[in-house]
Formats: sequence, structure tokens, C-alpha cells
Amino acid sequence: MKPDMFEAPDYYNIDELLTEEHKLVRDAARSWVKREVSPIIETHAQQATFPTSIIQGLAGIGAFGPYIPPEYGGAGLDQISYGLIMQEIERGDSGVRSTASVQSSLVMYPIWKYGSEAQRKKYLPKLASGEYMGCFGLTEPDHGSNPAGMTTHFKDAGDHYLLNGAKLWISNAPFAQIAVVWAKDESGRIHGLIVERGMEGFSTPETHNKWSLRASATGELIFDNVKVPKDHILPGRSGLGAPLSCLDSARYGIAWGAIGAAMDCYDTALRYAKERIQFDKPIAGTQLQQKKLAEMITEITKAQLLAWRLGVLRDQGKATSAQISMAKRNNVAMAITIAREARQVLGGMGITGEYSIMRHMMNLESVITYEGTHDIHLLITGMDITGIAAFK
Ligand code: TGC
Ligand code: FAD
Repeated sequence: MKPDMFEAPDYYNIDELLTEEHKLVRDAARSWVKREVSPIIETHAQQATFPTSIIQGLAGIGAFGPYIPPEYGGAGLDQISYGLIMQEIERGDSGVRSTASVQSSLVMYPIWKYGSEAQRKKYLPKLASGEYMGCFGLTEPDHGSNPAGMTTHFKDAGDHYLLNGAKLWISNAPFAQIAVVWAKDESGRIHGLIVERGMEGFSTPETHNKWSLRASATGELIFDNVKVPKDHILPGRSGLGAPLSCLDSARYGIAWGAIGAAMDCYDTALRYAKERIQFDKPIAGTQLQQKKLAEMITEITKAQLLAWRLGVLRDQGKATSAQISMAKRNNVAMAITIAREARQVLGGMGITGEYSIMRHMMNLESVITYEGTHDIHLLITGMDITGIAAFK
């Protein structure tokens, strides 16, 4: 792969909206990605392996629990800093950002928000340092967009719960030490349970042959009469709103992350277009390529403003789930469109692993599907503005 020459576009001087701390956090993540992710990521994506060597580095830049309080090992940062970290990581690779999103928003967040004090103390510092990796089991083979229909269930068996069922498409599953699993009790109420690797009857087979997020490990969670100690239930909240509130945090991070992938595609295409000579002049001097590049920077700028404003609202505790849906949907669609256009700017070179664009493009096919599909987020916006749910 070519050396990482990335220069971040900032067409509307958005840096002026950031504090010194935001810029420090962002720049530390940016340098780390250049140094540690860019040189190895293409090989991992080609070989479909997760780069375990970067786990410590992710912890070092505060990517595991950026907004979790320091008393539990988190970085204690605000939501804009969290977003900027996700942006920089996804600039490197969406699969690496996935690993950080799951660890922070889908594992640490529910334990912090809905766990007991003993669970917080037991798990959060280890998750923040990367000693433990976690995964989040909501989706099932027959229930993806409609998690309310889940069939994974547990029953009271005296001094423990007995858990049965299966989860599919679970990021980090093949190597995670713990899984936050959503399952129904005997009355059909959804609860979160912390399941540990090594519990009898719990297995995590890997899902192979993905053309997307190849540097992220994806798998199943299978529960065959797993005895889960009673103190492994998250006591703070039950019902579908509990996992959905975790998704709010992860979807917010994706709204920023997608900007990173788009910026990398734009920056690569711009540099290539200025250097590539056809018909005796740089292709950047042709109207057709300028149209592509001008539209890319316009859409990136709009997405940056959307994410920044959403971050401010989240820091004020005012962001709604529907506002988060809009940003996730818009920014991921923006990124995938830019990736497709940027790939064309590079002509044949665009399909090779010499450049990051095709990898981003394939990764974004997962990003536009997980954490709520493009369609589901449109329906969430539709429900918000009309008051009528059109899911069913
Ligand atoms: P509905 O009846 O609307 O809601 C049920 C309860 O949940 C509450 N609620 C929320 N609470 C917090 N945050 C949100 N975003 C919430 N949305 C809804 C709601 O108020 C209600 O509470 P209560 O107290 O009245 O019971 O639920 P529904 O069954 O009609 O479904 C609504 C729908 C379709 C929007 C929801 O099911 C949905 O978002 N589906 C998409 C599923 C999804 O996003 N799955 C993601 C799986 S995890 C993943 O993909 C990780 S990828 C990781 C990576 O690698 O980065
Ligand atoms: P379906 O729900 O079957 O949807 C199929 C199509 O139907 C989509 O186009 C959808 O938009 C459309 N559709 C569905 N319902 C409606 C409707 N009411 N109206 C109109 N159209 C509709 N899940 C986890 O729990 N944890 C994870 O860590 C995780 N990681 C993932 C990693 C990867 C790489 C991938 C690909 C997925 C991951 N997921 C994870 C699962 C992901 O959240 C689901 O794939 C997603 O929610 C969609 O579910 P589905 O694939 O079953 O599609």
C-alpha cells in the first residue's frame, strides 16, 4: 500500500469550533492511525484477519470508553472528542472503528449505565485497557431490524439463569472475553446479561467469506443451556429501550466515523487527480473530475457540520434518538457515495489495495447496514416527523 499522505480537509474552518483539548485528542488519534494502522491494515483486510497488535494502541488513544469516567478507567472526555476519535480511526479503517465502537458504546456503556457497582468495577477498567475485549449480542438469525422479536431466552434455575438461543453477525465475537447479551426472561421482558468466554455451552464460531469489514472479526454467539450466575444480569434497566439506548451512542460514533472514511477517499482522489496526467494534463483539470471532487468536499463539509452540532447537543444532554438516526443515515450514505466516486477518479488503480478507497467502499456496505439499516433510519425519521410508525 502507498505511504499514508493523508491531509484532512477543513473547508469551513470547523477547527475553529473545536477546543484545544478536542484538537489534541484528534491529532493524537490521527498520528497513531498514520503510524500504527495505515502500514498494516491493507494486509489484514486482504487476509481477513483482525490486527490484535493494535488493541493496546486503541486503549492508549482513549478509544475504549472515551466518555466513561476515569474512576472506571475511561478517558472522561466529552462527546465531540469521542466523535473525533471515531472519525480518525475510521479514516484508517471502518473495521477498526467497529472494534472500538463495540467496546465503548455497546459493552462499556451498558455496564456503566445499567450495571451494578460490582460489575462496573470488575469489568470497566479491564475493558478500558484492552485486557478484556467485549462484544454485543442483539441481532439474531431471524431478527435483525426487528430485535423486539428475539427468541434468545433465559429462565430462573435457582442459583443461576439458564440461557438458550443464538446471535448472528456479532462484531468481536470470535475473540471477545465477554459478551453483553440481550435475552428475554420467562415473561418476555428483555434484559442484558454478561456472558463470559469459558462458560459451559457458550461458543462463538467465526463468520467467514465477508467481502466487507475484513479486518474486523465477526461471529455468532451460541448459547446451549449456559449457566449464567445471577449477578451477571444488568440490574439497571430492562426492555428494548436498554439495548436501543446503547445503539444511540454507537450510531453517534458512526456518524463521525463515516466522515473519516469519506475524508480519506476524497484526499486520495484529490491527490491522485492532481498527479495523474491524461491527454497531456492532470485529470484534476477536467470538468468531470472537478465535479466529482467539488461535490465530495461539499458533502463532507455538510456532514462535518451535522456531526459537530449533534455532538454539541449530546454534550448538553439534548440530542434525540431521531436526530442521531438522521446523522448516521446521512453521513454513511455520504461516505459510500464518495467512496464510489473516488474509486472512479483513480480508474483501474482504484480497484487495487495500493489505495484505501476500495477497502473503504466495501467496508461501508456493512456500516450502512449495521446499527440500523439505511431504510430503518429513514423510517425512524419518518416516525419522528409524522408521529406514525411505518415499520409494521
Ligand atoms: P419501539 O416500540 O419503538 O421501542 C421500544 C422501546 O424502546 C424505546 N426506544 C429507544 N430507547 C432508547 N434509544 C432509542 N434509540 C430508542 N428507540 C426506541 C422506546 O421508547 C420503547 O420504550 P418503552 O419504554 O415504551 O418500551 O420498538 P420497535 O420494536 O417498534 O422497534 C423500533 C426500531 C425498528 C426503530 C428498532 O427496533 C431499531 O432500531 N431496529 C434496528 C436494529 C438495530 O439497529 N440493530 C443493531 C444491532 S447492533 C449492531 O449492529 C452493532 S454493529 C457494531 C459495529 O461493528 O460497529
Ligand atoms: P433485515 O432486518 O432482514 O433487513 C433486510 C432488508 O429489509 C434491509 O434492507 C432492511 O432495511 C429492510 N427492512 C427491514 N425491515 C423493514 C421495514 N419495516 N420496512 C422496510 N424495509 C425493511 N448486530 C449485533 O447485535 N451486534 C454486532 O456486533 C453486529 N455487528 C455486525 C457486523 C457486521 C459486519 C454486520 C453486517 C452486521 C452486524 N450486526 C450486529 C447486525 C446488524 O445490526 C444487522 O445486520 C442489521 O440490523 C440488519 O438486520 P438484518 O441483516 O437481519 O437485515
